[in-house]
Amino acid sequence: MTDLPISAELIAESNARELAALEDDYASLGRKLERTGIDIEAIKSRIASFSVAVPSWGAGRGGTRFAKFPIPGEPTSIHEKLEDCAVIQQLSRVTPRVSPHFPWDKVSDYRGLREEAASLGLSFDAVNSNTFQDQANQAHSYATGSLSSTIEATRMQAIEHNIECIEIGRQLGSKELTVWVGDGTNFPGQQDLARSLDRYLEAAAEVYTALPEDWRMLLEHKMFEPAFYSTVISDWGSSILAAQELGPKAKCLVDLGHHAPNVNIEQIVARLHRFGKLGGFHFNDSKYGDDDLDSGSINPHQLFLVFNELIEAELNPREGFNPSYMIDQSHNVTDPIESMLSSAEAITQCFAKALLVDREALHFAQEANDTMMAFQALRRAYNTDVAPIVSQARLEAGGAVDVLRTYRESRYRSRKSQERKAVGLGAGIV
Ligand code: LRH
Ligand code: MN
Repeated sequence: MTDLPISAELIAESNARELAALEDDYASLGRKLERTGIDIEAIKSRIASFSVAVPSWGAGRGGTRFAKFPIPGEPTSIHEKLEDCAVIQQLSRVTPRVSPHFPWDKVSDYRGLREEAASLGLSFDAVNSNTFQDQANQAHSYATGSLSSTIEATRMQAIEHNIECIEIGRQLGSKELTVWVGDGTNFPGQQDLARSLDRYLEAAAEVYTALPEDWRMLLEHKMFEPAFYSTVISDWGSSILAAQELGPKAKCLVDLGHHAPNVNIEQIVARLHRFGKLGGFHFNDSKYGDDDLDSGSINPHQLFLVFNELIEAELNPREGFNPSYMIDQSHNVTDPIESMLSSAEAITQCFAKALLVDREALHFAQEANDTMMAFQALRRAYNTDVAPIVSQARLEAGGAVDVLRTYRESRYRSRKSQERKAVGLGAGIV
């Protein structure tokens, strides 16, 4: 491995100031959990094997249609994005994989990129195709749709792009293709709602056929945006029916921000699992629309309830149960590295809290219709401060006890602002 972006000495020095407090907090939590029959070491080892992928597109500042406000030292290429993702992994020790997006991360040598990532302690997770933007010199525009376009040449172009992403992913060592299409309409009558889905299914089947034997295709549903009247794959129902139609390698990806406010997402997780179609997640948070805010920053209880369903799913596994955990956020007002460190912590903490649920007490109360005790079984776990376990697991894996303080002490961003070229003003996601 090449020299990683932050020196091990700096991390060790920073940790040294935290050790006594962590030791005390960990021991006290260990005693508390022991009283309820939980072995803190067992929880810690589960956390030590937990991980979540970071999005390459999250390493740079994101924006909205109104504006994007770059920060000095933000990455301008996949190479610089990998360096920043290596910082997140160095400090958090739970983000060893990067999910790339094409053509945003296009390079000429993908085997070289794979080695470059490996030298930074990283590998590649699901590859994401992009048929929601037109590229320069693109033959056919996606303005009226991509995989569901009425124009055969446009559908073919979208199919070929997805197949190209699979080929790139094979060189990067990835095993999954995430397909999100923004296809939809802004006016009633603009498209036939049934025929547009049929065109999507026919085109997606072409992509499905190109999947290597050990690959999966993750269908990502989204209620609206960029289309504001109808979206071809708008909800988990359309997604699971499409995945069932396509075949066993097609699964459903749940982006937490792609639902109407107050939708019970944890129940969608339970349903997709019940039918063996739960493929993965794009973790983020939102208050109104697809806000792509930091995971757990608005509704951490919902994130906990999602992980509670995932633990139940583990206890009742279905064919091919192996959900991919990925972050998908847009960092418009923070340092993207700090947001992904904070989000990785929030996600890991919700997983840890879900592990603490006394499943026996919960199931007993559920069967007995003892509503309050069933609720309290979840609430007790949710109210437990699991930070000492997550920090201890991170420390033992060579990470930072206090990831944000150590990151700031590294002065990594100001170093990069000296080295990297400035990013121009603009708008939009990347
Ligand atoms: C669509 C989406 C999708 C990505 C994009 C960056 O809203 O969630 O997962 O391709 O964001
Ligand atoms: Mn997403």
